[in-house]
Amino acid sequence: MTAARETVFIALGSNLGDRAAHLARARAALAALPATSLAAASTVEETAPLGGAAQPAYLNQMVRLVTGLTPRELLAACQGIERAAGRDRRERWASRTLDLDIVLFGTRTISEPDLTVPHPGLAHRDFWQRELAELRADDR
Ligand code: A4P
Ligand code: MG
Repeated sequence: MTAARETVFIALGSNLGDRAAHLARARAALAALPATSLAAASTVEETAPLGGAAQPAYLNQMVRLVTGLTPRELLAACQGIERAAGRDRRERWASRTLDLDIVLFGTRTISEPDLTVPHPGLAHRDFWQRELAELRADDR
């Protein structure tokens, strides 16, 4: 059986090391996933750490993928790409070389212990909303 391809939005964030290079490698790695293509990428924005944390500024970007992977397969793939970027998962919200968040997966709503879609941060993050609007405007 062939899974239907769905449109997915992934948020990329980096605030350690060569931030632009981490985002570029992540875009390439997402584009290379099986049954997946990278349809569009938003502008890269520099953003202050959320919640006023004493951390370096982030580079954030969102991409639109079309994928035949399941949400769980995509989550595992994103975590593999984070590990390849040297992500050290110590504490929540710590500075990171690369963070990949699944923001939207088609029209699905997922509430599992390790996967919440739409991502709960979407309502509160101006930069995600700007990036999402940019990608949607570009959807043709
Ligand atoms: N998880 C659940 N739902 C999802 C989803 N939709 N996409 C689980 C991805 N992962 C999801 O993530 C913790 C767990 O979330 C994972 O094991 C996964 O199963 P994590 O990446 O290990 O930890 P984290 O990123 O520190 O925590 P969290 O809650 O994902 O935080 P966020 O929302 O990623 O926020 N400031 C600026 N300016 N820009 C940023 O991008 N990001 C964060 C982290 C903090 N401050 C920021 C930014
Ligand atoms: Mg995260």
